[in-house]
Amino acid sequence: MKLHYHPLSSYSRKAAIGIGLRGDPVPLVTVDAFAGGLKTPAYLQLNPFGKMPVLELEDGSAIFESTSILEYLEERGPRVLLPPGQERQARHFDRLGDLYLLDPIGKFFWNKQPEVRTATEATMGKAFGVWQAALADGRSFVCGPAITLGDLAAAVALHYAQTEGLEVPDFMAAYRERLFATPVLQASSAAAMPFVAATLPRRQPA
Ligand SMILES: N[C@@H](CCC(=O)N[C@@H](CS)C(=O)NCC(=O)O)C(=O)O
Repeated sequence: MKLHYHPLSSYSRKAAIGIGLRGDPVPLVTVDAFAGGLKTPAYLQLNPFGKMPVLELEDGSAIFESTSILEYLEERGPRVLLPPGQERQARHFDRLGDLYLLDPIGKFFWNKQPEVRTATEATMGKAFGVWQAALADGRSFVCGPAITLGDLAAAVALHYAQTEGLEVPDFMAAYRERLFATPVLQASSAAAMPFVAATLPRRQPA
């Protein structure tokens, strides 16, 4: 098995962090996305949508979509990211994180136009309210004391909110600190940072 990914790609990072937390011996293979690596015939065989990440299996077949990749690994066991009894909550926050944190921050990363900022802040602000309610009982992460699937998109989004200078409420900053106390998450951020700087000329300024 191997994961086709890129260290800057938010959904790639979500999958790679999940794999790292699970401890699967899955090598990460960097796709040269900026040189058309997602649109080659060989890559499109793996994922017809030409997106990353993709988990390539030993028999040459592939699983795409970050959540599907992690669900596949969880099904094989052990159960780390979808703890028994917490699956619904973990999946719910995973979906919310993709739609209302990672997608908007991804748009803002590439485009700093004021209308994009406004839309990003509005959507993320609503999501922060949902996170606030989930964390209100003092739990560290959305399912309890351990990081689950439900925290991964939020973790990556909060890292990019920081690199892009977006303010987050104190409770989300504290949650980000708890998340990034974990070495797997720290390594993900460290791997992304050179590309954060390198992509500045490719981005649309304010
Ligand atoms: N829903 C997908 C999203 C994947 C996605 O949008 N990946 C981006 C990088 S973060 C990508 O490959 N973009 C390249 C493109 O759209 O051409 C998932 O969870 O894997």
